Amino acid sequence: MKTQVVVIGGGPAGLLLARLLMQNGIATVLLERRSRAHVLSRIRAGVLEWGSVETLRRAGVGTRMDGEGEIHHGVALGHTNHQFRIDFAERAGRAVMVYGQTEITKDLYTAHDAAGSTIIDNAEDVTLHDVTGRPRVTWHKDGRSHEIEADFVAGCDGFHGVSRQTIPADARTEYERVFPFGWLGILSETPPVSHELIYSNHARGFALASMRNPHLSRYYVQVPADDTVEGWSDERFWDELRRRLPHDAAEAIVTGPSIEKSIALLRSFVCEPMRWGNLFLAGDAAHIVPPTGAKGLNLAIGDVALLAELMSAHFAGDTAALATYSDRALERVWAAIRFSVSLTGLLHRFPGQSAFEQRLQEAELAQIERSDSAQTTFARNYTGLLT
Ligand code: RFL
Ligand code: PHB
Repeated sequence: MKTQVVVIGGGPAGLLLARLLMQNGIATVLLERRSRAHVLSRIRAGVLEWGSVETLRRAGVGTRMDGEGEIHHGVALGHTNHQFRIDFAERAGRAVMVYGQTEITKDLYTAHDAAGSTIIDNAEDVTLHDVTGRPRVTWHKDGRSHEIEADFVAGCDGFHGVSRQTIPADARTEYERVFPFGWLGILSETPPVSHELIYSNHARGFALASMRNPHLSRYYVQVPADDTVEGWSDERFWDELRRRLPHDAAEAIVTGPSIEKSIALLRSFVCEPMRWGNLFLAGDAAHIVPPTGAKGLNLAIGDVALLAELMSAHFAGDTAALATYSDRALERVWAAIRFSVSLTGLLHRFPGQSAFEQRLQEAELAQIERSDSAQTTFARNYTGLLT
C-alpha cells in the first residue's frame, strides 16, 4: 500500500489534519489504536478559540457546532467570595465557542464517513520506519500484519503515542513541568450554574464551573496529584465545589448524579523540534499544557491547520514550505505554555502555600479586576494567541 500522508492517531488533531489534507486532494490513511466507540467516549476539552472555530468551519464540520455550540462573550474570575467578569468583546473584539471535543470528534468522523476516507481503527503495534528517508508504517490488525509507504507521517497520537518516541533521544529536547496536583472533573445532566465559565481561586484549592450545553454541566476541583476518584462520592464533590465557588454561584448550583468522573494531572510539556525528517508531530504528541488556559485542543487545531497548509504547498511544488513548520508551531506553543502556566500559578493552591501567598494571589486577581490593560491581556490570550 502507498499513500501521500499516513496520519497516526484519530483524536481531533489526526482527524482534522486528514480532513484538511483531503480537501486539498492529498491522499491520507489514518491509523487509530483504539475503537471508535472508545475515542468517542472520552470527555475532554470544551472551549474553542475563534481561530479554531473558523478552522472547523473551513474544514466543513461547522454546521452542528454553529447550531448547538454556545458563543461566550466573557468569563468570570473569582476569589474569596467575590467574582468579576472579563468582557471578551470589549477587550479583545472576539469571543470563544463552548462546544465539546467529543462532539467535534463525532462531526469529523461523520464527515470522513461521508467522504469515504480510509480510517483504520483497532490498529495494534503501529511502528514507524525510515522516517528520515522514505517512510513506512507497519501495524497489526485482526492477527494480520500490514505495511504502508508514504511521503510523510503525521504523528497525531497524543502524549502516550509512538511517534515522538521514534525521534532518537539525542535529536529531541523535552521540556517539562509536572504540577503537584490534578483536576477532578465531573459531567452532570444539570443546568450550568452560570451562563459563562467561572474560574475560582480558593484557599482550599481551585474550582472551575464549565458546561457543554444548557442541560449538561462540567465542573472541576483541584485535588492532590495522588488522589483517586474512588474517594470522591458525588456528595463529597458537590460539597467541595460549593465551598470553593464564589457565594452567589455556590448558592445557585443545581446538583445531580455525575455521569462521568475522572482525574487529569496537570503538566506542561514541549518536545523540540516538532519535525524529524519526514515525520511531523502535531497536538498532544508534541506538547501538553495545563488545562487552566483551555489551550490544548486549540493548539492541536492550530498545529494541524498550519501543517495542512504547508503540506499542501509542498505537494503543489513549494518544497521549502515544510521547513518552517516546527519553528512556527513552537512559537504558538510556548505562548500557550506561558499563559497556561501563569494562570495555573494564579489560581491554584500549591502544597505548602502559606496564607501570605494566598493573599498575594488575591491581590493579583484584584489588580486584574481594576486594570484595563490586564483585562485586555487576559482576554487576548484566552480568546486566541499570537493574533
Ligand atoms: P488525543 O486526543 O490524545 O488523540 C490522540 C489519539 O491517538 C491515539 N493513539 C494511537 N493511535 C495509533 N497508534 C498509537 N500507538 C497510538 N497512541 C495513541 C489515541 O488513542 C488517540 O485517539 O490528542 P490530540 O488529537 O492531539 O488532541 C489534543 C486534545 O485531546 C487535548 O489537547 C485537549 O483535550 C486538552 N484539553 C483542553 N483543551 C482545550 O483546548 N480546551 C479545553 O477546555 C481543554 N480542557 C483538556 C481539557 C484535557 C483534559 N484532559 C483529560 C487531559 C480538560 C481535560 C480534563
Ligand atoms: C471544560 O469545559 O472542560 C474546560 C473549560 C475550561 C478549561 C478547561 C476545561 O480551562
